[in-house]
Amino acid sequence: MKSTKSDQPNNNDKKMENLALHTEDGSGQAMTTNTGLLVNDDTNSLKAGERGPSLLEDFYLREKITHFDHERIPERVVHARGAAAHGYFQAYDSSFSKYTKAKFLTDPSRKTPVFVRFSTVAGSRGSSDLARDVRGFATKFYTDEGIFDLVGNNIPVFFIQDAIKFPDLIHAVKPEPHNEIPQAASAHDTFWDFVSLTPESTHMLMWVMSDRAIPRSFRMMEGFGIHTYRFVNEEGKATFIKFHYKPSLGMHSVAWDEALKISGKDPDFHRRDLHEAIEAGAYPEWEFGVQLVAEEDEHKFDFDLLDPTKIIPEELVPVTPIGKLVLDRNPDNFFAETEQVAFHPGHVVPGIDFSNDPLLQGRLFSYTDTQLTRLGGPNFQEIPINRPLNTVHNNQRDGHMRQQINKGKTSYHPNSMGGGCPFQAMIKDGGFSHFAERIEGSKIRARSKSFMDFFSQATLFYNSLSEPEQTHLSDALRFELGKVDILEIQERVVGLLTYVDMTLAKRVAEGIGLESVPEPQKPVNHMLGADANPTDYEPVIKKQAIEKSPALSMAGTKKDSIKTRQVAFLAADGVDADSLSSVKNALEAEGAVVRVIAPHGGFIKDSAGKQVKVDKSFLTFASVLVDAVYIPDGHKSVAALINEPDAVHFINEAYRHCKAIAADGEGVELIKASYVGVKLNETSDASSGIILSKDDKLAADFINAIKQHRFWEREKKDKIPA
Ligand code: HDE
Repeated sequence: MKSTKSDQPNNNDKKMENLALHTEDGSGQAMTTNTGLLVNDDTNSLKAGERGPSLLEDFYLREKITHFDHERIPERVVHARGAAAHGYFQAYDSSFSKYTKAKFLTDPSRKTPVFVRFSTVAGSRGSSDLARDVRGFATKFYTDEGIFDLVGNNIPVFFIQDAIKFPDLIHAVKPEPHNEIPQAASAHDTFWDFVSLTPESTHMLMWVMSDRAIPRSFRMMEGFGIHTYRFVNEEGKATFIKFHYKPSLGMHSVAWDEALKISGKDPDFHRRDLHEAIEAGAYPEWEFGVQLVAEEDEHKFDFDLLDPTKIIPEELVPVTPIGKLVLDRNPDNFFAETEQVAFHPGHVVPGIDFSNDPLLQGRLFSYTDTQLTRLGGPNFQEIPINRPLNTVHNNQRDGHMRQQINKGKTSYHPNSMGGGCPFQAMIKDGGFSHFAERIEGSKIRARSKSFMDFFSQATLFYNSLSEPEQTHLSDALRFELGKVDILEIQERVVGLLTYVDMTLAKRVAEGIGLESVPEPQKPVNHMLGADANPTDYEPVIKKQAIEKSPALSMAGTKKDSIKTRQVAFLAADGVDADSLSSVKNALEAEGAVVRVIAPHGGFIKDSAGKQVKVDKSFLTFASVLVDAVYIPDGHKSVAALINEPDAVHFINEAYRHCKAIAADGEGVELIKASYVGVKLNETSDASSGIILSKDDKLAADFINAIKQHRFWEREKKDKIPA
């Protein structure tokens, strides 16, 4: 970021030896008021006598308290809870120049700085990271031609087709207005009431009820621009595109029971995970790419490209990679950067343009409007995190918190007194011009008939999932609808599900205790307007070009790395030194993070009498915070763990959440002492994710098991109480 006047050293900044010890920020600078006056006493307010009343004259006390009183700004109305990081984007080569003139996408020598903010949608700023929710995935690209914001999500479709329904959707999903319950959860009457009457949301409901809505990490999610956008090349030729990010660590999720528990044990789980990975140098990476559709192919699909409740299956149009997004630096200050960053889908650069998606069109208005309230006025672009790399020259002036000190007399265009500056740039010199799309039509409030197929892609999504994923989805619906009190709402939702898949509808109906699967009701007429006849609407279900799309399932994702995976080593005094260090070294060599968990904090002594640092005790840690568990050998250590109910619970829970578990030597006894022991067959069967080998293969088998992420098939047969 460019330096501002306040970044420049002033006279008070010179280091004063005698004050250096008292500085707060380690910068070696003495404390000052906001006007630069050196502070002599930051501990006592000005009083009339040591025991007397405080004096109004104390300008320093008033400045400090006033600033504090105004420290909070309104939180984002949606996506309030978030975490962010800096990084860069770099194109692989120049091949995309045939589609777009955006230089940052076509010049492989440029490293474009980025700032990415991940978020949940419904919860407040202090809510849990593990809510079942869509995740925001918003990227600010600081390109040499200006800022490009790609304000996307980790799910490629949306609940509604027209921006005008967004306030309704958000009112329905946020805590209910009479009692402000529930926080960060869609499992309540108003949300399901709204979606049950809004059949266009059915496809999105499949996604938010799937494991995608409870990711293991921000670093293990896909990202999508959702709407169809356009690339425009030097010749002015446009191509429709959909943006995609694919994570290099693959896509992974947690189990729902685990998500609920993480919300209590560590509500900052995702935020911490992102921060720690970057601090450790394990930089999160995504491949950034697009699906390309020629303008002339706009109508060749069995859905409308402008409909944001539809995907283009990757099997029909593959994602072509453009380059790599890497996050390699944590913010220095959460408020200044993560909180004050302001994204806007309307921030584009030459070479990128919009489509007429009616959801995108509404967003183009909303994002500036919201910052006026949230960030206090029209100068939010001057906040360091929001400034473009290139300098800003225009005739916009004044307003709250203006930073720029404009010189000269002219603040209008055209002018002669200012030499005609700032002048307009020609297109050939990089001036932005909108794609000259030909538009014809009557002025009308209506929904295009081509948007009316609400169910076939919901079915495509459901059919593309693996069996465990389908089970999780129906369990999620049972959970959510189980929290709904009004029977008619439950029935309406199950009615919609009958259009998606009859077995799913039956499973859900049974789970929430409906006597039979209700007949689907005709979706009401809101999308047709009050004057329309509801009987005008017949559900349209078009046969899709494909029956399954493997890209929609997370089951086939990359499982080739254990980088940054957290592994708990359960140990106590007497733990076998070799058994601990050999597996630790092997896992760390592959990039995993080992945490020694013991009955108490501080240190334990291993079999060789050496002190081993304990990372966390059972009191402050839990199995839900790791990906895998290992119990090293050592008679005394294992005996102590068997006597520790939390250690036994740790194993039960890790098993229930389908994680890899390994035990060496007597470590197996702890497994036997747990509920898992009942199921255990003493031979090591690596394919089940339980590794009990006593030979050299233990570490290698364990690593392979962790790569699998989860052994979901366990869920079906083994119900473990935990
Ligand atoms: Fe947003 N959305 N949105 N949204 N959205 C906001 O802008 C809005 C939509 C998304 O990390 C707000 O600065 C409308 C779709 C993300 O700061 C607000 C509509 C998608 C973020 C707003 C939508 C998104 C926001 C709140 C319907 C996925 C967080 C604070 C037309 C493509 C960005 C703010 C961050 C934030 C409005 C629909 C993604 C109020 C009106 C679809 C990732 O302006």
